[in-house]
Amino acid sequence: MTRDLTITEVRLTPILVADPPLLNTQGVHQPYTPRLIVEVVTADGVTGLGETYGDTKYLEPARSFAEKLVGRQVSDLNGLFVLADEVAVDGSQVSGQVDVGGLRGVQTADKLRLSVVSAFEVACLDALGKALGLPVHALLGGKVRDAVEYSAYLFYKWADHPAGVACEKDDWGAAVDPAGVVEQARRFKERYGFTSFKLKGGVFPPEEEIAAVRALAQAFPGHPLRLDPNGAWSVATSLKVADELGDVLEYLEDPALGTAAMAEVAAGLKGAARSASDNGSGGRRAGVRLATNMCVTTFAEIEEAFTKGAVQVVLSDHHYWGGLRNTRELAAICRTFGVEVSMHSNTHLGISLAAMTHVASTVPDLHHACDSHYPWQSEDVLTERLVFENGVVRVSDAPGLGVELDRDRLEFLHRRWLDDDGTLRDRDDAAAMRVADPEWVTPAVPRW
Ligand code: GKR
Ligand code: MG
Repeated sequence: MTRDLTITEVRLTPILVADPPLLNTQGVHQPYTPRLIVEVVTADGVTGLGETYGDTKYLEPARSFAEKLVGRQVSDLNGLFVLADEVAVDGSQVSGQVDVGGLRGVQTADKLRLSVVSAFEVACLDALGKALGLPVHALLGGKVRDAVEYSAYLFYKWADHPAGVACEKDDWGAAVDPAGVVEQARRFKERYGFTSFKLKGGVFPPEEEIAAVRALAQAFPGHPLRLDPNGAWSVATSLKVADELGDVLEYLEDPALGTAAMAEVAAGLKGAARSASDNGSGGRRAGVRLATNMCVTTFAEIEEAFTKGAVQVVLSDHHYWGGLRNTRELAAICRTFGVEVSMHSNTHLGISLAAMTHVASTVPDLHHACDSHYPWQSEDVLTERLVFENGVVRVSDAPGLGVELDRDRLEFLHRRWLDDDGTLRDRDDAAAMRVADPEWVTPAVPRW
């Protein structure tokens, strides 16, 4: 039977999704965060789903991209990147700025375009898979594992959003000290079976975060642990933390900001490793590995970071790397250079988790459990949420991504976006923090 894979309609639905008061070095998460849901419809009536950032700066390029897509084939995935080059982006919104709300490195017009393309690529793959009766992983060459492991993504957290702020209540409680962090980790383990833990740092002075990681190591002996202050530390502080935690860390993520600073940290760690092998004096820091989702966020950034030995683990993210096939290309480059690969996450819903799981299932050497914010999102646009069991998500063999849109939920979350006066449509963790602390300014880097 021949199928008509022509795209006849593209629907874009910006939404606001409930988010708990999670702390990071910029401030605190807003009570609602923007996402964009993409639907690509074919002439045969097959609908493919995609998801990406929903801040205003992504919406305009997404709209013009959507218009250009009508009449093309869902199978024309390479063509998406040619189209992307034609999409205008307001350079004043992005050029050279560090993308603060989402903390994922330097924002450029090209990177923004790729973040938009990624949602359309995923939607096209979903539609193509549904039309052909094949799961997305098969379209990527086939899964090499049946389940993808995720880590518990621990955050310092207030019990509630600031008084008077409209929000959804969550049942995680507060975590502002080592005991709170350990308790949160216990719940993650109980609820989802995660066995590796990542703590979002850069919130409290490093000694407090060191104490929290030590407490985790004591409570969960032998479990892989990571700490990620999003570049909030100087090189000296990074090395000090590595000294203190080197014996328990799986890796240290973006301790310092940018390739140059990361390369200095890496050189300090290498020096310690050399002394350790020469005279046994390398201390705990010898052997600490550095991971990033901030200094290697585009293909153009790879050469400098890899040749300087700035990172040993790259955390890919199909959103800003431009989709699932680019993620596989990134993994191949990492493999060539002996750099390990895993997956970064920002606030996201089930469509993205499904996409992450499909691509992760096809990457031969996936060295570490992937990050995901999904447990923090109590709301979704799917008829059935994806499930973590024993710390893994099973890879779906159903056609496409294997998820189904719940139109009522989509409409409900879109209505929330429509009703917003504009204050929440652009994620701004510093502004959210100023509600509790009017004096708050985004801390200069390095903060410690
Ligand atoms: O959600 O606050 C957050 C995270 O800090 C996020 O914005 C980062 O992109 O998870 C991220 C990371 O690993 O850097
Ligand atoms: Mg990170």
